[in-house]
This record gives sequence, C-alpha cells and structure tokens, in this order.
Amino acid sequence: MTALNLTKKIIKSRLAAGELVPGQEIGLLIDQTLAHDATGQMAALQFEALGFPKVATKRSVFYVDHNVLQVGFENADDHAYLASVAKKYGLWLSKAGNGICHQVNLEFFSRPGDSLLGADSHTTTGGAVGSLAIGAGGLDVAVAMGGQPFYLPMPEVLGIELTGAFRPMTRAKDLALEVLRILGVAGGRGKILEFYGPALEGLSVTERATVANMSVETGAITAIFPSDQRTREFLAARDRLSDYVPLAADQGAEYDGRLAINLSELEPLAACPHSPGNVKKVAEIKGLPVDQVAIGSCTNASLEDLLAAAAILKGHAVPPSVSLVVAPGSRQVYLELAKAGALADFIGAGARLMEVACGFCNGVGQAPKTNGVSLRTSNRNFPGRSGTPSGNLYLVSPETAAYSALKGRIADPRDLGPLKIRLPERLPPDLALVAPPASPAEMAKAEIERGPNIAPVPRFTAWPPTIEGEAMLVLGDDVTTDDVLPAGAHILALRANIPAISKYVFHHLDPTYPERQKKGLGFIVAGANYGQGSSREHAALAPRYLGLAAVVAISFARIHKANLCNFGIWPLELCDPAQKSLLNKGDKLSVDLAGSAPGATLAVKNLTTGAVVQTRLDVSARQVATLLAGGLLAQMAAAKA
Ligand code: MIC
Ligand code: SF4
Repeated sequence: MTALNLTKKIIKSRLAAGELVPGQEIGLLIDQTLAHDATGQMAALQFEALGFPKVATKRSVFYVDHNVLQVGFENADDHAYLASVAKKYGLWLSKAGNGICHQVNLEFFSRPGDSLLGADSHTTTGGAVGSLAIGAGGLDVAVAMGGQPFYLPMPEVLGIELTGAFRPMTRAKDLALEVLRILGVAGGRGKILEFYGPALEGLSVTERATVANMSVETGAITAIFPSDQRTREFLAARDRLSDYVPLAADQGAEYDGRLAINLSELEPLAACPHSPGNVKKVAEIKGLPVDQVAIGSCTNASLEDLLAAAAILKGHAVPPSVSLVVAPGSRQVYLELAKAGALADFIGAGARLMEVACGFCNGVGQAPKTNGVSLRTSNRNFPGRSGTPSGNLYLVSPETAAYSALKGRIADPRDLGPLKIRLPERLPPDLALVAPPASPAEMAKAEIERGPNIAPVPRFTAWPPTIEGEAMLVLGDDVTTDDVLPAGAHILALRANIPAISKYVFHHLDPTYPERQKKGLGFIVAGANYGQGSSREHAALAPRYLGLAAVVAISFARIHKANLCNFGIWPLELCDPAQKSLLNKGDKLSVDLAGSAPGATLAVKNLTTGAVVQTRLDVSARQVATLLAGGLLAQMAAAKA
C-alpha cells in the first residue's frame, strides 16, 4: 500500500466523488459547517430556498461575531434571523459575546479528522487540530448543511517540515509570516499545506492555529497539522478528550512538493502595507512611529497571545501618542484574562478593551487616522480594510505589537529578553452563550424571524448562447474581495439584502460602477489572483445582481472563482496574459458560450477594436453546467422540477 500523507488520508475517508488526482474535481462529505453574521444570513436564505428540511451534518454552527455593533436595526434583524433559522433547522448558535468563530470552534467543536466547511476563509484555523477545515462561499456551505458533498479540485499537498525551536520572543505569527514570505499571496494556490517534523513537539495547538489561520493568505486551500500529544493536551484541558484521535502521515509519505523551515532561524517579522505577502524583518523597520496598536482577531487573540501581551505591558503605560486596543478572541479567553489579573495589566497600561468579536479586523470600529500607522495582530492589511483608505497596516505578533505600543514606535521584542507565561491547566468550555440545537418539537414550532433587512435571494436565469456587454473596469493584479465589496459596520449590515449592498460594489475603486453596471451586461478585466482574500460570496452575487456576466483575468483565487461559478459569472482566464492590453474600459465585448466545456478555449471578441482574445474556461463539467444554467440555485431548482 502506498504511504499517504495526512491530507490524503482524510480526503480518502471523506471522498464522495472523484479520485485523488491533483487538479481533478473531487466531492467531499462534510461533517461540520460554520457560518457567521456576515455570511450566515445569505447561507441561511439559500438553505431555505433549497428547501432542505433540516441540517444533515454532524454539527452546524452559526456565530454572531463579525458585526456586533448594531448601529441600526439591520444588524439586530440579521442576528434574530440567524437565531430563528438555527432553531428551526437544528443548528448550534454561538451568540454575540461568545467569541470569534474560529477561536470558539477550536475551543468547543474542532475535531481531529473531521471535515469542516466554513463560510469564512479563515476556517483553515481548524487545521490546527488535524481537521480538514476549508473556507467556501455561503451557498456551498448551505448545500453542505443540507448533506450534499462539497466540490473542489483535488489539491496538491505541500509538505512543510518544521525543525528547531522558536528563540525567545519569536512566535507562531513569525512562522505564519515566514510561510507567506516564501510563498507570497498566490504561491499556495491549489495546495494544502501539511506541517510535520520534530519542531511540532514544541508547538501548542493555539500556535498551530495562528499558522493554519494565515495559511489562506498564501492562496492555499487550507493547512493541516497532525493530531498528536499536543492536540491531546489541548482537548484534555477542555474536558474534550473523547474528541481526540491520533492522526499523522504514514511513514515515508509522499508530498507533491516540500519546504523546510528551521524555527531556530526565524526572527520577528511584519507584513508591511498593503499585503500580507509584503514581509520584512521587524529589525529592518523598527523605529517607525505608530499611531495605533490593535491586538486581537482570529489569528492572535488566544489566551496564550493575550497573556503574553499583558505580561509585556504589566506595570507600564503606553505613550499618549498611541491608541492601544485589545479584543479577546472568545469569552473564555476574556474570563481567563480577568482571573489571571491580565485585564488589570491592560487597563493599567492604558489599553481600550473592545468587545469579544472580529471588530477592528474587518473595519468594524477602530479605523486609524488619515495616513495613520497601525500595528495589528490580525491577518489582512489590504488597502482600506481598516476603514481608512490611507491607513498603513503592519501585521505582527502580539509580542511585537505590545512592545511597540509601549515604545510608541515599531520595536523588536527580542530587546526585552525571554517572557514566561502560565496557562491554566483546565479550560472547560462554558456554554452560557451557546444555544444547542432545538428539540424536534421546538423545531417544528419555531418561526423564522424576518425583519425588513432580510431580502429574498435574487434569482437568475440561464444565459443566452452569446453574451455581449461592456468592459466596465480594467484592474490590476491581486484585486481582493475587500476591493470588490468592502466590509465595515455599515456595509456588513446589508449582507442579507443584495439590492441594498449592491450599491457598494467596487465602492473604493470606482463608486460609479453600480450605476453603470445596472444599465446592461458587463465584463470585468483583471490581472492575476483576482478575488484574493475573503470567502464573501456577496463579491460575486452582488455584481451578478447588477449585471456582471464575466470576469476576464490572468488567474483567479480559489474561493472567489467557485463563488463566481455558483452565481453564473464566467471566470475566463487569459491564455496569453499580454492580451489583457487588448481590452480597454468601455470597449464592447462578446463571448460565444457554445463551446463551453472544461478546459475549453473561448474567444472574447472586442467589438469596439476588432481584436480577439483567447481565454480558457478552467472549470469542471459540473461548473460548466452551473454556469450555463445561470447559477447553482437556478440549476438545482431546474433539477428538482
Ligand atoms: C474576512 O476576514 O475578510 C471575513 C470578513 O471574515 C471574511 C468573511 C466575510 O467577508 O464575510 C472571510 O474571511 O471570509
Ligand atoms: Fe473575523 Fe478578522 Fe478573522 Fe475574518 S479575519 S474571521 S474578520 S477576525
């Protein structure tokens, strides 16, 4: 028998369709799902539209964590809607105040060997305990909630061997950034990053979680760690030993590629403006004055992270020029910080304690000042994500963040010398803010609560044989879904309302886009890695609602490409990237869909200039059918009729 790596072993155990041949489409059985109050409402609307009687997974959870400010009724309506859907269809609900989905999932629900599909790109965090944890659009998650498989191209597995041990004040965030320094923001595309090697013995599950979390910034499908003694300790401390299963690659397992990182050689790193892939040594940028330091997010708001930050701040005060904000990752972390006296250290140092939520990470509060320098422990520093278009965001470890806050400028935490923190031995999950699934009788009685912010899901129809439309925008490389549809408290509040949110499509890049696009069908022309970043399907659904028919790009990010297909937008990859220059803003374009097939070449004709550009339809046969039908909902409705 061939020796298998861990990724292949889990995929094999969850395989519903296809073969383990990289690039070929496979279907995966999904054990658990997660969604939250930025993606869950649309997933729920689509789950309802698909007519499933109840969730068919082992466990599905809705979290209220992304937009908990409730600046108007919209947010509160969304939360009430999610709670009622959870009750009606048999989901768990993690209420506002309980924590960020990925942190809570790790503490309460993560299970080695399980497959987890989450309507959030950082679902990858679950790979820390050896689960196959993948981010996807809300519609894919809705389908999985109904018990159907999730489809994706069989990944290549990149084996990353870790040797050595962190030197004092170098931490998991620095490893996550080192992986990004090596792979860049697209080097992980089509891959799962599988970690192994002797250094794992010294790497706690929360440290692994930081690395798994940020793996998605390389474009990777996910990351996975073995389930070992450290996993056992993590679960045992949480009274969850029954969830422990030891898991590792077979002896002599093969990988599609390999990398080796020696932790002893790492030093504190920072992702500089405006990309997580723009990694430099802290030593190179130290001295730069900082205006804001924000410690939190699903990357670095664990108890370990915040105790380390508190220990650095203890007995000191941040200078008046710095605004220090701290947002614990979960209620349990918050409570334990209180018990350990660390909250007093934060408050004493002049920190502002934020609600237990995503908060600053996706522009819900704490936007820095114009041109401000903000040091953050989060995972994305895309332009405008903080809410301040001119803000300069640096992504660093909690140690670098805390020490820099004290100094008022970027500082190297190694100057402080080693730090010792003590973690409690037992951290049993507290379910006070978690509602388990309702009983069958309660489910039958439950009514869906649909406030005025909850709009019906738009329906689309099949495409005609030829699509004709205008090139609405010509964009560069690495366009993020934050560029396509920004986050922030006000826009996030419209996630259940496509007509309302569609007014913000390309808001920062070209605010005239929605009005122009509404007038007819359109094309977008873009460079490489179009749609990097979040899983938000709204970045496909809302433009489709306005009339977007196709995106002609050099290449696409995985989740966004799947979302484009789900909503019937044609992802067309330029056969020759240089031909991008033959498509100009305002040109009339047409594409004949008759030859659509997996890997087919489709000619995009420029009716304005007469040029013809060849594009490749790099999708599966299943996706071709979805595209022709005008999207997955239309296709599934037609299949039922
Ligand atoms: C993000 O970090 O960008 C988000 C907000 O969590 C998104 C989800 C969303 O936009 O709804 C993600 O990562 O998928
Ligand atoms: Fe929330 Fe930020 Fe994590 Fe996204 S990246 S889930 S916004 S904390």
